[in-house]
Amino acid sequence: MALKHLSEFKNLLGNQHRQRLVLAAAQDQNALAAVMKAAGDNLVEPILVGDREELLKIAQDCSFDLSDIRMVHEPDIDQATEISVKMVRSGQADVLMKGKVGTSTLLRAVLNKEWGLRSGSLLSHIAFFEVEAYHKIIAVTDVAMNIEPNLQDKIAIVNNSVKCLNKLGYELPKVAILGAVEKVNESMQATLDAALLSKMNQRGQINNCIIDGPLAFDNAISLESAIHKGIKSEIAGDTDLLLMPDIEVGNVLYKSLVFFAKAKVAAVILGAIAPIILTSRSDSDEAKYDSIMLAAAISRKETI
Ligand code: COD
Repeated sequence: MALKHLSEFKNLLGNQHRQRLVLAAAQDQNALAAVMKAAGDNLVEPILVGDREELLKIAQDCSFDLSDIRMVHEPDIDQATEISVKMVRSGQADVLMKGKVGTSTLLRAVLNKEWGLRSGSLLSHIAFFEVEAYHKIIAVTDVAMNIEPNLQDKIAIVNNSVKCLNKLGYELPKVAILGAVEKVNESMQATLDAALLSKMNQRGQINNCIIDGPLAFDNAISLESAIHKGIKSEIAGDTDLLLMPDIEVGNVLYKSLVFFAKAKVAAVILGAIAPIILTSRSDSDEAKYDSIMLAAAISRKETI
């Protein structure tokens, strides 16, 4: 099973209880708009932690009805972030979302050793793209959290992502480990890591997915390109997940897909005790809403 549209995340929610979503430093108009839409659709139960005066002003300007919404007044952004993280940790909320707080500040709070959301595994980011040029949704990791992952990190990133895809209904997601070329080149670390990850998959050390690599981007997403280059691969042209060599490559691909290819995107941080939504100011309202649906769809009481 593979998803074709990001809007399908919503269908996966079924009849499950509304997930409780805490918006950290909630006085962010765009994030709040997405949360209020999800609440209006009866899909999440929001908790807004932030500056009450600013929240009420935004609500008035945008005609949001906050009368039934739980609010915790905390004007200080760092404090509001800490309170929000602690709410997830103590089980009062199921999903954490970034409001008017910087990405690094939120991630550092999440990684706090005393009251953060660590689960013991590496945290990683996964983004799902719906792009006209591809026949189904394609997931990309890690474009926003792990800067220069080593082999051990990449194993954890693949495992986090596969677990997420399995929860979304993918039984055996096809995972391409990207490099600049599809042959192992001892001067290119990404190709060495890719070959090892593929072998680990064949030997049953990384499970519930089919891994191939190294693959260059074109061979991963186009069967024609793979055939042209004489590459035999079970996944060429039908990849579900792309593992990036590092954050720079990943981030540039993310922005290229969104700005040049007009892709729709939804994203979440995995590996913590709850999903974390990290959308940025430049993300569309739709991207924020779809990210909320994604987080709610994979949110269960166990580690994400
Ligand atoms: N998962 C679990 N633990 C982690 C992770 C992770 N991905 N990263 C760091 N840790 C732990 C470390 O083991 C250590 O115990 C502690 O956190 C601090 O580690 P540092 O010193 O390496 O981390 P920081 O605090 O300097 O930075 C962590 C960030 C996540 C903030 C950093 O990796 C970062 O800035 N990432 C990129 C975020 C970003 O700017 N994205 C931009 C695109 S939107």
